[in-house]
Amino acid sequence: MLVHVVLHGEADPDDGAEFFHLATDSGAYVLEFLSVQRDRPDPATFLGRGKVAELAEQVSDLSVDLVLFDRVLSPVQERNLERALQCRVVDRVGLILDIFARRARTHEGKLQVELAQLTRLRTRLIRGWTHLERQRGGIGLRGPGETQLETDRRLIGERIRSLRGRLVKVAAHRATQRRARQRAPLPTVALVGYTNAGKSSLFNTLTESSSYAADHLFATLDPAIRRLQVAGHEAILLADTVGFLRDLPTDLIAAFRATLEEVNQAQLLLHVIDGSAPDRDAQIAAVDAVLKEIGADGIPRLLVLNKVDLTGDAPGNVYEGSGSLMAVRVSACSGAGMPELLQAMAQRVGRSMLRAELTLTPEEGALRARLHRMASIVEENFDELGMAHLIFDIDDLTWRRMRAQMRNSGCQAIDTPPTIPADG
Ligand SMILES: Nc1nc2c(ncn2[C@@H]2O[C@H](COP(=O)(O)OP(=O)(O)O)[C@@H](O)[C@H]2O)c(=O)[nH]1
Ligand SMILES: [Mg+2]
Repeated sequence: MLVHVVLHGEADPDDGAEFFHLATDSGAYVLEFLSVQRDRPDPATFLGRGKVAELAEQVSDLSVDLVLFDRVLSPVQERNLERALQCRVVDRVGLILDIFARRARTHEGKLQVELAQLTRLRTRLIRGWTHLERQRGGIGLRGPGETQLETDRRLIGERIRSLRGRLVKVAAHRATQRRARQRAPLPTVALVGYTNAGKSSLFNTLTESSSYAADHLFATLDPAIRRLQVAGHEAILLADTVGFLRDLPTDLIAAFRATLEEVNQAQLLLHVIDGSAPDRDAQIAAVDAVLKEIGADGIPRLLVLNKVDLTGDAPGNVYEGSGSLMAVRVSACSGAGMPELLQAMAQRVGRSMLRAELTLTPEEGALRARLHRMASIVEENFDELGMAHLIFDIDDLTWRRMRAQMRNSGCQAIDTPPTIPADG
C-alpha cells in the first residue's frame, strides 16, 4: 500500500507519480495507492488517529505486507505506525536506499549505501521490532544492510566505524582505481537522467534491437549492464543507472553520488530526458548539476529526448545550427528512433571491426584462449596435427595490439588472407 501525503500549503508537483514509480521500480506490487491531505504531520503517527485506523482496516482487508510512505518518518512515527497497522512500514528514505542498494556497483557505492542503511537502522533498532516477520515485504530490507538486522546496536556501531574507515581508504585509492578501469574490455555507455525519464525502458529496447549476442563472458555481469552490438562496430557495454530524484534527503546524497561513481568510467553518457515532462528543463539542469558534482561533466554526452510517442515530435536526429548532432528523439516504448540512436552511439564510442583469420599451433593455447575472450569467433576448425584454424571478428585497435605482441614474442601464428572489414 502506498501512502502519498499532501501537506497543506505544500506544492504537489506530480500527484505522487514519482513515488509510484520508485515503489514499482523497487519491485512492489501495488494493491492500493492513497493520497492523504493533512494540515501538519502528527509527531506520533504522521497521520491523524482516524486515518491510521482506516489504514489499519484496509491493511488487514487487502492483506497488505508493506506500507510505503512518501515522506521521511521519524523512528518513533515508523514504529507507532507499524504497531497500529500490524505491518511493516518503510518511508521514503528507506525506499530510496533500497533502490540504491540494488544499484550500487562500485566498491565505494556499496560501502556508502551500507553505511547509510546502518546509520538509519541504528536509530530504529528497538526491541519489539521483531514482532513483524522480516520476510514480509522485502523492500527496505535488501542490500548489504540486511544481514545486520538481527544484530544489536553495538555490532552495528562497530560496523559503521569500520565502514567509515574503509571509505576513507577507498577515497585515497580512487585515482588508482580510475586507472584500472580504463582497461575495461569494451567501451561503456551509461544511461543517466531523472527518474521516470525512461532509462530502464530504453536499456531494454536498445539491447533487444541491437544484434545482441548472448555470450558467457557477459552473461554473469550485473543485470544493469548489457552488451550491445551495432553492425560494423565493436560491441559496447550499456549500463543503466539509478535515477535522479526530486528532494533527495540530504543524508542520502553521499550514497547517491557513490552509486553513480561508475558513471565516471563511461566513455559516453546518454542523458535520457522525458520529453513529455512539463518540468523537463529543470530536470535537465538538475542532472547536469549532479554530473558536475561527481566529476563526470567532462564525459561526452548525447541527449536522448524520449517519449516522442507522447510529444508527437518526429523521431530521429536533431542537429544544431552548426550541423553537429545535438540530440536523438526516440520512443523507448515504440522503438522509434532506435536505429539512429544506435548509430550515433557506435560512431562516438565503437571501434570498427575487422574479420581476420589465424592458424595456431597446439602450443599456442594461451593465444587461442585470448582470442576467444577478445574476439567474436566466427569459425574454428582443428586439423589432424592439432592446428587450430580460426576466423573471427575483432576491433581493429585490439587486433593491431595483439599482432604487435605476437610479432614481439615470435609467435608462429600464420596470418592467412589479409584482414577485411567485418560486415557485423
Ligand atoms: N509513452 C511512453 N512511455 C514511456 C517511454 N519510455 C518509458 N516510458 C514509461 O515511463 C515510465 C518510466 O520508465 P523507466 O524506464 O522505468 O524510467 P527510469 O526511471 O528512467 O528507468 C514507465 O512507466 C515507462 O513505461 C516512451 O517512449 N513512451
Ligand atoms: Mg530505471
